[in-house]
Amino acid sequence: MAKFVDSVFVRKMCEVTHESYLRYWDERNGGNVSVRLTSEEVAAFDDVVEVKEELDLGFDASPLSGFYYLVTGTGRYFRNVIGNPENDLGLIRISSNGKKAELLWGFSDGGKPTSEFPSHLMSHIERLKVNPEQRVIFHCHPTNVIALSFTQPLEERHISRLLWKMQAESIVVFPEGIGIIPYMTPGTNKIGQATAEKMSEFQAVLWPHHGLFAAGNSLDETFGLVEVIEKAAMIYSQIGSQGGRIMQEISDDELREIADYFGRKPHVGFLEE
Ligand code: 2HA
Ligand code: ZN
Repeated sequence: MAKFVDSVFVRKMCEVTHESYLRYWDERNGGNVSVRLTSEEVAAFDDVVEVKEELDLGFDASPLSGFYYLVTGTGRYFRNVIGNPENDLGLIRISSNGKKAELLWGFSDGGKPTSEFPSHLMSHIERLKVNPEQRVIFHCHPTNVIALSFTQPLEERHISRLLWKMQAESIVVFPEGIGIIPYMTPGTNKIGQATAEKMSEFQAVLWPHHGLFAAGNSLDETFGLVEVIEKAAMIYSQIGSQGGRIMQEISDDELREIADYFGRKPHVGFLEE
């Protein structure tokens, strides 16, 4: 039988963490990812059946009882995951009472899931209500998006419109716009709850002066969402370096037309009538 370390799930996690590191989105131990696996997917591997350890979750995750998540470890460096996935990743199952994470594979030197795991699980709960196909939560520190949180008012409509207008594709990829929470201490249940609340409405949530929380059906799609948001923010930064004067822009009518053409529904009230 196949070994889990050779699975497509581990390979994709290695790819995404490595690529994210190369883009300067995940310096040192910055960033974390979790991906839901189905029981059928897990059953294909005979080295992920035994519970090696039980870890306290610190909140009630019972809506996810019995669900499997492949997750990055706390304190681990994205730069290193590709070289030692069995150490820096873990496959866990949420216990039947929703209070514990049962470690089935990984964290070989005694690690634990990311400090943001409660935030991830709270966001997973919300995203599954919106769309049962959602599997991924991805947190990272994209440079130009973080910069925007210093120079722009922290208003969802304003930042969403700014990003939509930086590139024609933006509104197609995130028609609901970007959610924003107030600045808060990372790793806490409080930031987890605030993020999860936004996740019922948005697929990407800005943590001011820190980074992004993004959700999606697959690692590729979620990474792609961050790429498009960060690209738009990067264009804004480049406009600044070319003098900052905007001579012409994509109008609200043009944004509506792109969205219509691709069958997307822009966030109600974000475009001017
Ligand atoms: O995992 O990025 O927000 C390290 C972080 C915390
Ligand atoms: Zn972070």
